[in-house]
Amino acid sequence: MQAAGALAVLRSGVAHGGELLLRHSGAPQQLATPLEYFDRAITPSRVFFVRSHFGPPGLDRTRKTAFDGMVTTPLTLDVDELRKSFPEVTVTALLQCAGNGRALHKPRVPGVQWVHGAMGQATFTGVRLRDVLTKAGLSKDAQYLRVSGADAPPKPTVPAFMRSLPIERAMDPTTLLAYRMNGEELTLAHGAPLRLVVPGWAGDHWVKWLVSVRAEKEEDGGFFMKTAYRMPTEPIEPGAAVPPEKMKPATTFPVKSTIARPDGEKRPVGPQEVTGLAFSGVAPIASVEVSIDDGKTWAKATLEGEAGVGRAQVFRYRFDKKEPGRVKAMARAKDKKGNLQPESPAWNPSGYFWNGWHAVEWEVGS
Ligand SMILES: Nc1nc2c(c(=O)[nH]1)N[C@H]1C(S)=C(S)[C@@H](COP(=O)(O)O)O[C@H]1N2
Ligand SMILES: [Mo]
Repeated sequence: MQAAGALAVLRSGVAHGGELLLRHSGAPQQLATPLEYFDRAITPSRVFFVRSHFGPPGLDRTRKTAFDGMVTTPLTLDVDELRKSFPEVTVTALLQCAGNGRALHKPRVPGVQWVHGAMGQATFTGVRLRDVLTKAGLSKDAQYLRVSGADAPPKPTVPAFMRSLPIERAMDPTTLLAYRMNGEELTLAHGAPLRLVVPGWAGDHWVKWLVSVRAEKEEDGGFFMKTAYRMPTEPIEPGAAVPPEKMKPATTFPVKSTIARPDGEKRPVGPQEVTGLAFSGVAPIASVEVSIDDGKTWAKATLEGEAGVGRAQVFRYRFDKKEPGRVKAMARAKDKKGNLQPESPAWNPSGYFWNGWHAVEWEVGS
C-alpha cells in the first residue's frame, strides 16, 4: 500500500491540474505519484511527482539563463534563443528523488517521508548542455558547473538551492537543458521555462527554473554540496553518525524495481499479472525476477521497451492462481553491471536511495 501515516490524498488542480497525487506537505508542495501509475513506461504529467525545497518562482517563459564563469564567451539565452541556436533532442529518463523510499529506512530518518512515489519517467526535450558549453568556450581548467534556479529561500539566512555538477557529467550527451516534458511545454511545477535533465542521477541535480550555469574550478562550499545530498563512502551501522570526510555527493541511483499492481485489490481466480518499473542509474536493466513464495523461488519477468542507463522499463510476470487465497509478490532487478537489488538496502543518515525488494499483497477470490 502506498498510503502511510500522514499521507493525504489530494484532488489536484493545486499542483498542475487533473488527477490524484499523494500530498506529503502543503507549503511547499511535495506530491507523490500513486503506485498504480508505474504500470507504464511514461508517467502522465498530471500525476508526476513534485518536489521542491522552497516552491516555484513566478512563471516567466522569457527568463534567460546565464552561462558564464570559466568560459571565453559568456552567453545569456532564453528558451527561444536556445532552440534556434542548437539541435533539439529528446531523451526518455526516470526522474527519482534521492529521498524516494526514505520512509522505509530503519531506523527512521528525518525528512519528507516518501514511500515509493517520488519518481516518474517522462520524455524530456531540449538542447544538449554540452553544445551550449562548447559554444561558450568552456575552459579546460573548469571542473564544475554551479547550477541554480530562480526559486528563493524563505529568508536570507537560508541557503538558496543549487548543485555543482562535475564537468564530465555536464558534457555527457544525455545531459539536457529541457523546455518540454511528455511532448508539452514544461509546467511551472516541473521547472518552466527551463530545467536540467541528468539521466541516471538523483533528482536534486535536475535543477528547475534555471537562471545561472557558471563554470568553476571547485565544487561549491555551501550547505547544498557540503552537507545535504551526501552518502557514506563505506558501509556504516544503521543509526550511526558519519564523519564529514567519510561522505561524498550522492550521484547515480542504484538498481531498483517497484511493483505498480496488483496492490491490495481483489482479483478473480485465474490468470494474475504483476506489473511495475525497473531501472538503474548505473547501467541498463538486465533482468527482473518475481517471487510468489516469499523468496524461495524466483521466476523471470518479461521486460518491455528500450533499455538504457537511467531509463525505466516495464516488467510483467504472469501466473495462474487456481485456488482462492492471499498472494504476496516480490520483485528484484539486476542491471548489466551485475548489481542486484538488495533485500534491504544499506541505511544512511539522510535516508537516500532505498532500493529494497518491493512486496505487494492481494486477495484472490472465487
Ligand atoms: N531550482 C530548484 N530545482 C530543483 C529543486 C529545487 O528545490 N529548486 N528540487 C530538486 C529535487 S530535490 C528534485 S527530486 C527534483 C524534482 O523534480 P520534479 O518536481 O519535476 O519532480 O527537482 C530538483 N530541482
Ligand atoms: Mo529530491
